[in-house]
Amino acid sequence: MNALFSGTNMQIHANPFVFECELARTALVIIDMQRDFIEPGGFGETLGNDVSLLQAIVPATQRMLHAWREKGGLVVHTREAHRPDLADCPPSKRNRGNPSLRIGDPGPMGRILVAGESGNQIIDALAPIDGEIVIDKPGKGAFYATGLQSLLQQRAIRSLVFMGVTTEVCVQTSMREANDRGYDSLLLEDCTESYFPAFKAAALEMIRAQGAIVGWTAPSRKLLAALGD
Ligand code: C5J
Repeated sequence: MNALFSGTNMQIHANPFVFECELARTALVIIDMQRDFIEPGGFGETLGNDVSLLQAIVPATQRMLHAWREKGGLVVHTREAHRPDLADCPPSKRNRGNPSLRIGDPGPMGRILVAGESGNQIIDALAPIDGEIVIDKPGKGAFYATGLQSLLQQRAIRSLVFMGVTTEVCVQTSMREANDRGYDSLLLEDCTESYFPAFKAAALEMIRAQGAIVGWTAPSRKLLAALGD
């Protein structure tokens, strides 16, 4: 048996040990599943990355999202997005990366990493629906300079389940921010990806090492089983 589901309490067989949470007190947080990272012509590709690696997690991520919605769980989507005037993009961030196609420059899907541009949207397969929270974040972490913490507090959320990209950058940063704010976090291993497979493997190890020093990891099938799917 992969997991136990009794009422709203779940025990998910995760690493390094069982992750316990209550559905009504848990949010599914989907980090930056945006065209800018996943499709050709966006920010990810401007940095020289092979975006097809990230596309591979879309089916598992979509399945998890649908199962979570079926149970009525809270869903939070994030987008790495800067204001059109780039007032929230420090030069130290803009000046790194690809010097001929920087954040805010016009690219094939509109201005790179700018809110409202078509490249900045969440991919169709995972598009938010009414009632779901969408957070635009100027940093790598989902809590920095956003209203996420107060939105979670208003809903008495205590645990977070993470999916999204990229594992060692925005996902791991967000999990570390969550950890410091007192949340228990689980990362679904087959619903997160990096442009660098070795970085993903290392990030998963770092997160769950030392008795879940940042959080837990598990394959999505363990959570699906806990949801009775
Ligand atoms: C990056 C992200 N990799 N969403 N952003 O710059 O991980």
